[in-house]
Amino acid sequence: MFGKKEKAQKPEGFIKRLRSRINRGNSWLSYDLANLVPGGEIDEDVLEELESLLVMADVGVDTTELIIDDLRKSLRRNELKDLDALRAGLERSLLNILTPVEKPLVIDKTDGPFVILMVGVNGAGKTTTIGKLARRIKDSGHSVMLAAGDTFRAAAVEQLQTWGQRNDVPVIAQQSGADPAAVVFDAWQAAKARNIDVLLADTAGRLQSQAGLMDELAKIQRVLGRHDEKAPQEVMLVLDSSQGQNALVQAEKFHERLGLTGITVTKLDGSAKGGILLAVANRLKLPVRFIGIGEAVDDMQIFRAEEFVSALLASGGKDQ
Ligand SMILES: Nc1nc2c(ncn2[C@@H]2O[C@H](COP(=O)(O)OP(=O)(O)O)[C@@H](O)[C@H]2O)c(=O)[nH]1
Ligand SMILES: [Mg+2]
Repeated sequence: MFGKKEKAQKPEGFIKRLRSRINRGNSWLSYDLANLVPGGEIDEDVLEELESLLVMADVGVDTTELIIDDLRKSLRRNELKDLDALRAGLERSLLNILTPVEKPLVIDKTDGPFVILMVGVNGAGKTTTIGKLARRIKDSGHSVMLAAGDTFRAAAVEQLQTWGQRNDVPVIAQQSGADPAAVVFDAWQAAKARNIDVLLADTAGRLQSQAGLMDELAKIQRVLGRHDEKAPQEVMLVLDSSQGQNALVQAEKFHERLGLTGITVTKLDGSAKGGILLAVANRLKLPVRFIGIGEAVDDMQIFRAEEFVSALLASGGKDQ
């Protein structure tokens, strides 16, 4: 999607930041891995300890079992002779889960605005991700418009407008309390009239009830779909990785009701250990589009399985 410009942004810098931020404090996986195997020998006890480490890192029970079963088979085949072999086995297993969900967003602007509807709970990072995405999409040569579909809080509209000004992209908004579906549709019409390539629609994350929120989001989809059957082309769930297993539950609920087409995982720079990505990838098998590692506009990158796994397994100092 972001062709040449993407390369110009020097992803190596991002990988470095990802490694240091995801491992803030200690490089949990490598550090702990080495600690698990003081004598260098891998046995069933080591795998059991690794199992609890993965569960504590938000990987979730069933996904952890999948990984450990894989390693157990290798152990039985006598393939896990030392720490390096364990690390390599783990890397393979993580890649088996994450590579299939490495599916970057492709923007097709052939007919009508390409609509990206952002959904997710309050505070997940929807509005911030829209700001980061707007810059990215603009830099790649597409025109962008924002729709202030979070009409629940007045501050939400202002926050989106600030991102709009910062990136010099138009924002379509109405007063707070307005019908979000009407705001998004209004923006869609404006985008169509002005030949805008991409419309990024913000939404609320909290209403009086979860059911109310889902109904509201479904209505936005329905209203858009009535005018362009392909819209919204992307229903992107924004997930806060520091929410742990709760994020997995959220993802399932949103997917069940709305039919998600992609996920962006934020706040991998915080206390999160990143395991939630494995849990979500394994359970939902939905494309992971971007990962966020901070609040700044360039603290977001296309999700790449190998980069991510190498960041998880980076040993303190080495590789960095
Ligand atoms: N550290 C960190 N903070 C983030 C990231 N993404 C968003 N935030 C912050 O999380 C808070 C909530 O984000 P916001 O976009 O308003 O969430 P929304 O309610 O889903 O729209 C804000 O303070 C953001 O700056 C991230 O990747 N890392
Ligand atoms: Mg918001």
